[in-house]
Amino acid sequence: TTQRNIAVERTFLAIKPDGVQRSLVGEIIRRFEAKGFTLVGMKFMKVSRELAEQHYGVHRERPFFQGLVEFITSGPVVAMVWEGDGVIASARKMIGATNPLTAEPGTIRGDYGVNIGRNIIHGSDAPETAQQEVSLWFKEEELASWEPSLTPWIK
Ligand code: 3AN
Repeated sequence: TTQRNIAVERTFLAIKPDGVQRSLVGEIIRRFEAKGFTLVGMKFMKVSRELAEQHYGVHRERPFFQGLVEFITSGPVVAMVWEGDGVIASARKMIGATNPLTAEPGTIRGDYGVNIGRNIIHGSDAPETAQQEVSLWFKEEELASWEPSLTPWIK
């Protein structure tokens, strides 16, 4: 018999203004779909200063904090929640290292990123931050869990 230990999790991902401006939205969504994760929430939106400061609250004392807030509020982003087995760590791996210079080819930042302050996509780094970020960016009614089914139109 086969045994599978499945830990279904949710993570928060956001395609940053540079990812939107470089027309990488479809490519990024394609990668997570192709990997086998499930999209449960998505919105295209301008980020308010208040939301940006809350989202990046842990970096408040870092020298690049103001720059981060300016950047994430500078243009529209694609905020998303993805669900799946081990999706939090797996998405981080698919995103790649913070610095595009050290991000491996094959990762999103490794393939498309050039600059550490313009690194295309955000992904929650741990279960607690994933939970915090999902509830900061989305209302419960904006999320939809669903199962693929054998529907007549794809048979
Ligand atoms: P990650 O996004 O890989 O989790 P964090 O959480 O360390 O990285 O940093 C949050 C964001 O802050 C990064 N996505 C990046 O845009 C920015 N950042 C991090 N380190 C620097 C830095 N040394 N200079 C400029 N921006 C930085």
